[in-house]
Amino acid sequence: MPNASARLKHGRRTRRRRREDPARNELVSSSLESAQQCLFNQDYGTAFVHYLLVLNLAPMFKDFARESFRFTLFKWTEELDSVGRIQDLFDCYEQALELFPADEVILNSMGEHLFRMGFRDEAAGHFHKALKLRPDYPEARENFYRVANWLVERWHFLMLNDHGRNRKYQQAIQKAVQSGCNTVLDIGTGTGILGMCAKKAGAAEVYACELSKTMYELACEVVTANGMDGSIKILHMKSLEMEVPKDIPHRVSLVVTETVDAGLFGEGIIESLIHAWHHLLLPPQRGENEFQEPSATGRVIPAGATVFGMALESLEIRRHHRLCVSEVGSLSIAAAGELRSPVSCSPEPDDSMEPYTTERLSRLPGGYKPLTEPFTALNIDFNNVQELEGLSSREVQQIRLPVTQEGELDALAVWFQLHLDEESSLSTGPQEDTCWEQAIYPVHSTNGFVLKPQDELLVEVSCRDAFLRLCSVAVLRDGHEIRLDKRLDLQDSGNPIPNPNPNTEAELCSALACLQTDQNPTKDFCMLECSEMALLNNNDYHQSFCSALAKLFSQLKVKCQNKERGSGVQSGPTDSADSSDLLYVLDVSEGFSLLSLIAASNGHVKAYSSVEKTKQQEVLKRLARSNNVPEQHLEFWLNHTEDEQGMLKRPSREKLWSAIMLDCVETCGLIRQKLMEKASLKCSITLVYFALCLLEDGGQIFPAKIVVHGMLVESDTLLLESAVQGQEPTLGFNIAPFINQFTVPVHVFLDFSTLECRHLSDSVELFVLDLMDSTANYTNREVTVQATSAGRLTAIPFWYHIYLDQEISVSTLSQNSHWKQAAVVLQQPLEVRARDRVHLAVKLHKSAISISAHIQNTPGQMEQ
Ligand code: 44T
Repeated sequence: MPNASARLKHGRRTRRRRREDPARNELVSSSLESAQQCLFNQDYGTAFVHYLLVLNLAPMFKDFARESFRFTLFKWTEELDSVGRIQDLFDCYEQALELFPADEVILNSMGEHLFRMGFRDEAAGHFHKALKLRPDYPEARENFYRVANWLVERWHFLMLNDHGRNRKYQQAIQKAVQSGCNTVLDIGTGTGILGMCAKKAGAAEVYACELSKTMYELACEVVTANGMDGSIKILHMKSLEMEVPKDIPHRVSLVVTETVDAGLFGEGIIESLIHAWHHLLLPPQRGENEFQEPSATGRVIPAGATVFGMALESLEIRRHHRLCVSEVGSLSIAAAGELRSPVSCSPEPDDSMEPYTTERLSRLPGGYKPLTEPFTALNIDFNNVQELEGLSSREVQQIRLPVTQEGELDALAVWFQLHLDEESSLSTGPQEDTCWEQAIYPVHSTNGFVLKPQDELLVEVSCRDAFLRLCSVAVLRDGHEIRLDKRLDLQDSGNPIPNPNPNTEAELCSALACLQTDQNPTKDFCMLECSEMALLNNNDYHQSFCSALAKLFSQLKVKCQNKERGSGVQSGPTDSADSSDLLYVLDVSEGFSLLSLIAASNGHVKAYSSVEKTKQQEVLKRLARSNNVPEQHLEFWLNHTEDEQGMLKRPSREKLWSAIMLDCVETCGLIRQKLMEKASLKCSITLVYFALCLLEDGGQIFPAKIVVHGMLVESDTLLLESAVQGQEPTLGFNIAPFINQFTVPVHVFLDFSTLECRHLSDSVELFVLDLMDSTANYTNREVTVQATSAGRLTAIPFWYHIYLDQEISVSTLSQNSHWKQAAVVLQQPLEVRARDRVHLAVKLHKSAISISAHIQNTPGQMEQ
């Protein structure tokens, strides 16, 4: 072993040299001492510099000093963060990683900073690296799961699992290449699949571009794994930035792309194709090029599309986009003014607005009722650049649709047929069994107007900012035109609410008059997220808070009176305005919440709201006024304090909070992050514990308890959304192992009520979070569930029963809930038989739930 002895000698030499350098040794030991002293004095910046010096001069101390170095780094960078010295912060991490390039804790922590600063791709890279270094590192795993959804959206799995779609694209590409289109560009390549199809079909040159860094890197890995790295050139860029000959040597004869979303144009296919026709594609096979070879002309797959629309009624859509109630809890909300969801095709486009949202109509809770037949909204030829360019300037098209069923107009739904070539097409329609959702254009202002079969609905179709826009503008009934697109402000105009279902001509005229006396159509409105709108419409939720708060307040008053009686103090009259009688309530819900106002409307309560947006604060103030809540009894907490820690501290110290309301469950179906974990790095306790410390004697946190429920199910749908399924290669390519690295075990935003699945057990209690007991140990729980029928256990959907107090609870699974559900998808499906006892290990780490399952066979069962 000649090399070993050489290494030994070399090692000995360097060691001897080090030991022989007394000045250096002196510097190292005094710096190490200073570092420790500074650390003790909490002078982290200086400690960090000393450690850097020590470890650079004497790397042998690395193992010894690793823990203290990490601690110093985290403390110092926290300080830098708090004063906004972001560049310095990242410099420190760079220096730390030079010393410890494979330290998963430092990598993970740097990832967290990057994520907070909005560098998601870079953050993900750090989490991924940390996880590769230590696969059982829970912090890095959770962080990675959190970013994986952003980096590789879940629909990639659905699309790759949609064999029909894959095959049709492959056949169309193969036909085009074999007919002579031998230079190909795949725009928005994703995993590289369409580019690889072109190569496999025999294309001489294949280029691909992808704007997402993660997807680009994934495509490179996949293409290499399939032995095509030399033959497909992948570019990390948006197609609009590509140039000939800088990025590709010459124009191509075929562009393949699937850069379409549920509303067809949302991924920018119109601009991409206009740009491609001008800069990247050979001239089209038309006019003087009609008899040219396919290799000398350009074409696009898909060749074009037909867009369909349909009007529908759906309570589920309605409650997410319009206010459907006039009372919330004990409050009248008539004075709220116009509240809107951010999904609107309004004539004044606004960056905060989306023209449509998406739903899979076949899975819409409560279903939907079609009010018209499907109609053709648009036909577009992707091989005609003039047509693409003319789209934005095209006149607004008006379509008259006969109403086929009676119902309230809640939305226009849109889907399309993608014509891959003359013979083959894909449909994203609601009846098809595909991976596609439909685009939903919600209707905001019908005020209960009911469409009837003899009516005609007037719909406008236009294309502005390269988005397809659909708007139902009027109803034609008995020769009258009733406008639907004007905003109403019935409070201000003083008009009565129009009869929602006018039958006689007189009623119709009065409805018309009401609808048309809108004096102020551009009056401003307050925007609420769809989930906030659904929450406002959820009367059960507010009623539960109303009752629980009233109960608490009366208990506290009795207690207070008893105390006063005991101490001989004369209690004042109950309606005294003395502020010392006031109970203090804090609502720390995120987003728009009426809970503070509900509390304040109890009288003798001063409530603090966490609503941040000025317009939303104005709505609350308006509602306070109209519900006779004194102005000084409603305050906006975040107007007073900037820092997160101060959030729960009361302004006047002598009194403690009587109630603190936390919204513990996020709309997506997960426990709110930070609820059970440290409120911030500086603070070593949980938000709940913090809140508990601030309660007065007898005061309460709402909710007091959360019970997590779950169920064993067999659901192929969930599997299709979580990973590329099956052992078979996708179209003959090896893709699954690469994209499946981005599989996450917890699915969010589920509708359990419409999820296609087989129930394999009854619902079972998985976990209890007692928020009033800060000492409870939440980490692990073992639960045994008996299977009620045989099947393949693939997932465990879960939801919450939120107990405001002992008796009053709300369920996140209820029909009018603004919450969705989540599910743990098992890594390996488990075959279960009826009556098998399935053993679940449920873990709650920070706020994240994980579940593993195995079958616990009793000896008796084994014999069966
Ligand atoms: N999702 C549909 C939309 N790109 C598909 O970065 C259907 C949603 C969907 N790259 C449920 C089900 C479904 N130049 O990776 C993306 C994107 C990239 C570009 C370079 C460009 N000009 C673009 C434009 C987009 O293309 C990839 C595919 S976009 C497909 C969108 C399954 N929820």
